[in-house]
Amino acid sequence: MAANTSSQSITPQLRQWIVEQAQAGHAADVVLQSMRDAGWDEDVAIEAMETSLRDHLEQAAKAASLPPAVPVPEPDLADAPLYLDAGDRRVHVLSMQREPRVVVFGNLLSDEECEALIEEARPRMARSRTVATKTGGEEINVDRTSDGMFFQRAETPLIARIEDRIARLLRWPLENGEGLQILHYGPGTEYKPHYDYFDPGEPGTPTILRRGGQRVGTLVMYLGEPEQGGATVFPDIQLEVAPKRGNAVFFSYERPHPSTRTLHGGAPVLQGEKWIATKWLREREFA
Ligand code: PD2
Ligand code: ZN
Repeated sequence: MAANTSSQSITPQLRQWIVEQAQAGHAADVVLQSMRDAGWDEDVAIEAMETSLRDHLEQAAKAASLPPAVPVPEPDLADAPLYLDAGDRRVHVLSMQREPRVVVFGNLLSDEECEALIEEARPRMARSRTVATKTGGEEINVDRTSDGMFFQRAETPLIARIEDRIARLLRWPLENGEGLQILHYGPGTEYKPHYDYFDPGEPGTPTILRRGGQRVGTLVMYLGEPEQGGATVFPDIQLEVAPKRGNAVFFSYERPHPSTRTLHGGAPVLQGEKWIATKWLREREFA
């Protein structure tokens, strides 16, 4: 960091050296004295310290800043209702919390609807794929050992009816929903904890977002209950939701960031079989 007395210009190397001194815990007056000892003019040294540290702090704050929050789906829980009118069905509110927003519903689906969804999906089940944010395509994921398939939106009258119900319940446009996904877990299979939003830092994410924008909410509906295990778990808030047939868990995330504390997974099924239908909701029309 010896001063070039002819020009005394503030080089990137000098700026980096100043930041490193501050990071190492050296006081400003000590750093200034070392610069003077090395031949730096005092005014230039002070200016170099001020600008280098200010710019460094600004960059660090930017790097740590959160992506902006966007509107999310949300059931109308303003008056602490026990039941919600979802159009063709009276849905039960079994539990709710605000931060993060997690709501457990009962009676969202009838036993007959659960059975029919399983039977419509069964012939098309294959090892689950997840969206590959590295490429924007799809991939087999070792973190998800279930079998799965996607329905088209409104693919059958039953699915159209359930999608209408969900749109009413969560007050979110039908068109913003992805097609219903059916997942089947046998004993020993699980879905390791993950976030449902697409990681903004991954190279394939911009391609994925062109269709409908980010995911902003998830509704996991339980179609078939195992005898043991298979809860939907939220490790950050130490919540476990029992996979009871006809019930569902809903959660939303207003920014694609772990600060939403919406990390969640499907705990291993210990005995029996678990079937779910997942509805992921996007910011905009998913066409
Ligand atoms: O099966 C589940 O409980 C589960 C857990 C985590 C489902 C999903 N994620 C999902 O479909 O996103
Ligand atoms: Zn998930």
